Amino acid sequence: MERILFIVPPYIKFESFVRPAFNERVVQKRTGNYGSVLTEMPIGLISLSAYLKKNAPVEVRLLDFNVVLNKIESFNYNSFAELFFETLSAPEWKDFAPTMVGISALFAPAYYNMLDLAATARKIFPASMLMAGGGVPTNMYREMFKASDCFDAICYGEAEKPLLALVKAGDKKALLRNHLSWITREKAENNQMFQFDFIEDLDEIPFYDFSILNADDYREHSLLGLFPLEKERQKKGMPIMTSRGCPHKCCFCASHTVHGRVVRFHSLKRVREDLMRLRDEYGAQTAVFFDDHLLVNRHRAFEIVNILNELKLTSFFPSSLALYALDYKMLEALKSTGMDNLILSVESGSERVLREIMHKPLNLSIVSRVLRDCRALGIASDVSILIGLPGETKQDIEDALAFLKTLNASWFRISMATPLVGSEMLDTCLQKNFIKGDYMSCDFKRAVIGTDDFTPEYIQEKAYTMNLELNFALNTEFRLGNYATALKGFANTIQARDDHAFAYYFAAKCYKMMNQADKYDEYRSKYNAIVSQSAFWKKYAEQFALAPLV
Ligand code: B12
Repeated sequence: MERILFIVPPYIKFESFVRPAFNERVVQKRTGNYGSVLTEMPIGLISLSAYLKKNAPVEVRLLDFNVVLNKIESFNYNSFAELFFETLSAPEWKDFAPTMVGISALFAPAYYNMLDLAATARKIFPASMLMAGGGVPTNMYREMFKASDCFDAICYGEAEKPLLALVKAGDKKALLRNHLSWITREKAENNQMFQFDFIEDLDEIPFYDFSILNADDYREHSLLGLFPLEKERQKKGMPIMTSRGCPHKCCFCASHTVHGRVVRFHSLKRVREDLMRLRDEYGAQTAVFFDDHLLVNRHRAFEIVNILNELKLTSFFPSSLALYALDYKMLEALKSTGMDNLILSVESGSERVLREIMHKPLNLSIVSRVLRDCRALGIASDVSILIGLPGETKQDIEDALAFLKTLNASWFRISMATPLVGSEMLDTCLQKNFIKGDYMSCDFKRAVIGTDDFTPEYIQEKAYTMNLELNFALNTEFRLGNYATALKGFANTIQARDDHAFAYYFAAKCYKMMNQADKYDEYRSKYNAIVSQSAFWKKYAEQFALAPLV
């Protein structure tokens, strides 16, 4: 019987973990402040485990270093490699003696961590077969084989079928040689082409194998924590993915390189059964949908809402929902599940950038309409924006900003365009020599694209000042006199960075408007203390001409 150890590397670079940048969330440990590591359950691995166990006698274990990093109370390592070695040398893993080790990497910042992990696993488990899979290996196998001689095989795209074939194969080397979804060094060097081996009917995959993880390990630092949602609800979220694939061709996205562009589904019957199990066996109150495009089939989406209502589950959509499909009726239906906070991937406030550069099926009149409808229905809106794409000009960014100021969004998340491996945007940047940093492990926090129109430094700074302007200086809830709601956003910021002068300043102003003199004094003092000590915040206070709080 095969014993498989799945490992998830840290989704943060060592540098960013030990020395978080000014715009990063931090967590406190006994040994100091560290970059915050998001933990979401690795759906790919619990899906693989469920599928393998259904079809072959296997034992599966999971080691997720994002969980390990969050649990560690003191961090006394000079590199992640040291942490990997110490962890994997523990009896828990040595005694398990995996016959197969599989590293999963979905996010670019994990690239070098994955290489270090492979070297460690090779040392500790010299006889086991070492594999990697996920979006990063699918797109970077050439670089990986150049940088490391540890990998026996890399999976191209989804792995349920390829991995089962490998587990079952008597002659594994022959299987790797002949299977079109398995990449080996020899095949890569011969420039062989690889193919997806998808499951068409997703119902063939059983209910995810949550038994290989501890759901509580994922709750405290889950994505839900990034939003000002009720604490109780954050604890009770469980993930579900009812479809795979997305037909759209947005230039910045790489999802199609793993899941393809044809959408495949679970039946509604299965969706209902899974939701019921998440509720009854795992205490879920919120179904967290990770589909790339849940609304691709409108009728099915309404049916899912009916199921949620029948099971008394609310919902959350971290991957956003396509705005063009969010008409009033759909928003109303979603709201009926108790869903009151929507992430909206608007991506740009410039019509030209949306159409000519991003190839995103969206226009600004839809954006304005969805935002108006959300407000009318009492749904908080969290608008994601990207700036700094190849071909975008400084004028486009100003046009976008002017448009964004017309939206009554609850919050804006301004990100720097990151050339993800597998995205069209990376190809454009490479062709035009626009990459000014290490794209292989870019961490979404530092700009790496520089063009004839802008430098990465310009984009980095612009993203930050747009954030200060839209979320603080012009905060929608404050402008509309919804001071208690505005305060939730500022409190959420302070939770992520307790030295955020703007959050204290505007929170103080809210308290003043709410006639809470003590709180006003408290927040005003904090603001004054930060600005008097920090050149960083003093600069921004001057730039935004923040009047002294009296
Ligand atoms: C869910 C999700 C998240 C979750 C977290 C997921 C997690 N477990 O940590 C949340 C919402 C928090 C998130 C956040 C972000 N995400 Co995201 N996310 C996704 C999403 C929508 C689904 C991933 C998933 O679960 N897929 C379903 C499972 C079944 O597929 P899978 O994980 O790929 O696994 C299959 C195969 O890859 C393979 N496989 C996987 N592991 C292994 C291991 C072995 C050994 C083998 C053999 C095979 C194998 O087999 C699996 C089963 O078929 C993908 C898009 C997509 N559809 O893939 C983007 C995606 C991964 N995210 C992306 C990005 C950019 C982000 C953000 C930066 C967005 C932002 N601006 O904030 C952040 C960064 C978070 C971070 N950790 O730093 C990019 C990453 C690209 C990249 N190269 O880095 C993607 C690809 C989307 C895109 N735009 O292109 N994300």
